[in-house]
Amino acid sequence: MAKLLRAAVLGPPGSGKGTICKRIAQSFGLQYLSSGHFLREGIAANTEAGVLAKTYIDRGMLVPDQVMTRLMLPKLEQLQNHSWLLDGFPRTLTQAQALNSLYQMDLVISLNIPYETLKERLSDRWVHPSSGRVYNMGFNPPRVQGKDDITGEPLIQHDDDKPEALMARLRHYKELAKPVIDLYKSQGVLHSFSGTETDKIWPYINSLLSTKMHTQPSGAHPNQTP
Ligand code: G5P
Ligand code: MG
Repeated sequence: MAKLLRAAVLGPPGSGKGTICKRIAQSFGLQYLSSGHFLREGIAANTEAGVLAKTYIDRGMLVPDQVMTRLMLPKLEQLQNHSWLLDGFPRTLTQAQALNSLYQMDLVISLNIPYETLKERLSDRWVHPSSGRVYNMGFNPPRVQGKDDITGEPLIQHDDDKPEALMARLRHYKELAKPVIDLYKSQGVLHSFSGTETDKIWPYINSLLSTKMHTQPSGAHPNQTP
């Protein structure tokens, strides 16, 4: 059986994790799991974890580690025979250690995007709540203004993209990400990319993934596109 790839994309709010993960998932057939999307799903469904998570997200704070590991790790358990890609998890050293105790990561991508760029992007971001599809009025606008391309349903702005919550999210990110980045650096799986445009970073990530997928010991992953 082909060796499975365990990958994650780390980066501050608005750094393009979701955009890059969707491209990787489409090009290389990895299962893509976004912590933010699962949280919003829980909030929309009014689950116990969702109601709790909302109180943190609305204040621009991270959801407690225990809630996150309980949300994410069972989902990975269901994907034992798949290559997967995590977006937004792990976010803290505690989460990274919990993940590490179950899986050896093969590839961790860290996105370094200047703060001004992040601010501009997030203030212009709209999402389709039930699917998590993300639009940006300049970078990838919807075909019809204010409507989701697939369903035609209305787009909304997240509460946590509003300025006060955004500042808090960026501050928290930096201090909590450092030990996570150091952990993956020490394991020799970290690859960092810097820039202001996803389209310019993407070819490098695409080529890294191509190399990784082709150098997996037993050949290509079955879902990989040529
Ligand atoms: P999320 O949902 O994981 P964040 O805060 O990590 O949210 P976010 O906002 O989802 O990050 P992203 O995925 O890194 O950003 O970026 P994106 O959505 O792809 O791109 C951002 C915008 O820029 C989009 O509009 C996109 O179209 C546009 N864009 C991309 N590239 C370019 C470009 O080159 N140029 C231009 N002009 N635009 C571009 O988490 C939400 C909350 O949930 C909690 C936290 O409270 C978090 O704040 N949470 C957790 N808490 C604890 N632990 C965890 N593991 C948690 N995970 C989530
Ligand atoms: Mg995202």
